[in-house]
Amino acid sequence: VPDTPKVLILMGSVSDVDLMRTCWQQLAELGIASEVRVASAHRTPDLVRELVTSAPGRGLRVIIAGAGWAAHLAGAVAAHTTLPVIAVPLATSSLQGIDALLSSVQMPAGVPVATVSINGARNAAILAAQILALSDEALSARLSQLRESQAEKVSNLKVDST
Ligand code: RP5
Repeated sequence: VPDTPKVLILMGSVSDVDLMRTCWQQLAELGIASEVRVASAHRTPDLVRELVTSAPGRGLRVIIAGAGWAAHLAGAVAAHTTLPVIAVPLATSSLQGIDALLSSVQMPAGVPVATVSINGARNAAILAAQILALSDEALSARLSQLRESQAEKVSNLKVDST
């Protein structure tokens, strides 16, 4: 029986898939199942609301929203839920993601969105895992291992300075 997805990953367009792939890949490496859907704040607002309002009943605990241009997806998601929402601003427009970054990060007080870096899909996954790890000791241990393996990669790095 596959694990129930704990993280809902939304993207504004199928054209966002390549930039978001590391998100579900990183979650899978940490042993977290995710549900990946395309839903747009502007083009399919009713679908966004439906996916988000039904999320807790389906066992989902954290929502990640990746979008480019005037990226309202994460804010629109956050409007419908008290689950933690993480935004990934995507560099898909001529403004290279600065537009999406500001649209995502500048939420007015009362409806927070945690925003990672432009194209920061992997960090969104790790942050979601850290939230889930608050009530999952085994996951917390896997996150510590991830940090250790990252540190080893840095300290074992050989620089050819000749
Ligand atoms: C945003 O604008 C999406 O997140 C995507 O980055 C872009 C639209 O992409 P297309 O569907 O026009 O390729 O809504």
